[in-house]
Amino acid sequence: MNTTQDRHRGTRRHVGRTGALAAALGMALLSGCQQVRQSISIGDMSSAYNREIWWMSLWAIALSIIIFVGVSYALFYTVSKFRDDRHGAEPAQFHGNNRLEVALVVVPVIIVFGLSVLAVKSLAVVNNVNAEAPKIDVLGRQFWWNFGYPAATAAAGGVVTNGNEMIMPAAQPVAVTVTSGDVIHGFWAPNVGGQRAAMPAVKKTWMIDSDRPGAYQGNCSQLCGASHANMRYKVVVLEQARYTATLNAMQAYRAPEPAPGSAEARGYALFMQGKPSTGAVACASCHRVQGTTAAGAAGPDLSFFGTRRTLGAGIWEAMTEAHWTDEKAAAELHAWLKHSPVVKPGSLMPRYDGGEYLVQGKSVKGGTLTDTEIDDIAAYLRSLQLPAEADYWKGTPVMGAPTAGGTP
Ligand code: HEC
Ligand SMILES: [Cu+2]
Repeated sequence: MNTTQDRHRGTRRHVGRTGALAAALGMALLSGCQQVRQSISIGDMSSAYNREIWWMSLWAIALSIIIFVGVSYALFYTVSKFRDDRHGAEPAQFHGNNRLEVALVVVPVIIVFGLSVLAVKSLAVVNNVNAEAPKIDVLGRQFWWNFGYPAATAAAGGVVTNGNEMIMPAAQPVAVTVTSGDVIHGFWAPNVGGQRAAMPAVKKTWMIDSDRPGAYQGNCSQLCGASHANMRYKVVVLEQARYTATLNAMQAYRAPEPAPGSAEARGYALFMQGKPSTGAVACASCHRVQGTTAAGAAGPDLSFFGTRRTLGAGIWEAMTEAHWTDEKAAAELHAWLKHSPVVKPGSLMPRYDGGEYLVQGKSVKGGTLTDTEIDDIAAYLRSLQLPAEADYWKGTPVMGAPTAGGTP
């Protein structure tokens, strides 16, 4: 794979032993995983949201510079004019200067008012939800995301949702409504627009957008627990026609029925029923797979898992054409299914290696599945693919990284 990059390149620039040590430690920590170095930027001008905030900031900064220069001038002027060595005599004593006092109140009021007009105007622009705009419902949970498309009803029933990977059209603002299923999280994909807190029982709607198709990085921006830093997602911006086609394919999608006797069929049975004899909980109780009876909501929607290129909310990324069939990616998927709380601190998915893990501070013992059974389940998950023409990763440039999601 050509995507191995360490994301801590900055540490290597430090000279001296501490820098070298930090770099070595960073490399050691990172050697187990493979991440694409993807940059995020609040200055991405392909988003109208960012352009609005950019111009507002420029005005605010320009105003601040004028104030700074004015105040500095007044200060230096007074200090120099009334220096003691030039004025041996006692200064004139007077009391009260109404004009000065009024000016000192009025001028700051005007400045603050001007700045607030700028901010309120920008807020009005970015929060102005257009009723016609495509809608996306974002749900943050410890430590993953679900993205729902309320206008897209699936032929198999329910609304189209996808875990940890969000698609949206290019050059068309999208109304995102964000909330949380547990603690406070933060939705933040700076290249497509500003961040908002995802709070339980509160829904916030605003508009995000991007003119440029590509895969952008999103992060949780609110400290929310052990895997806060592992609560990432991708925003895949698609050209209009492709977006519509992909969403249509998602609506029409039904999970493929595995051929009798195949690994996928064995995996499907385990997915649906678990293995009660060893205490292995059914995956279907927590995950949804469109077109099957699996309708769990405690974990991310896995309907299109085979098409996805991230695992465990970005703890692993398989951003090449081979995705889950790639040897390393397959090993990661196996490890995840076996014991995700070992791979990802605080993961609320059970262990399937019989080990203990913590749920709300209480130690819980996982059931057991054999390595072969886990591989069967992985084969089933890999088969959950959208039709090739609806593969939203294919040909999609990964922003800030020297890679694209395979040939178009
Ligand atoms: C008790 C509920 C629960 C059960 C049972 C469960 N999971 Fe999960 N699963 C979760 C949660 C929660 C996450 C998200 C963990 C995270 O990223 O922090 C998850 C994440 C995943 C992911 C990664 C999804 C992504 O978006 O990258 C896969 C794949 C997965 N589970 C498969 C399975 C399979 C297969 C089984 C059965 C062997 C299973 N899960 C059983 C709760 C569960
Ligand atoms: Cu979070």
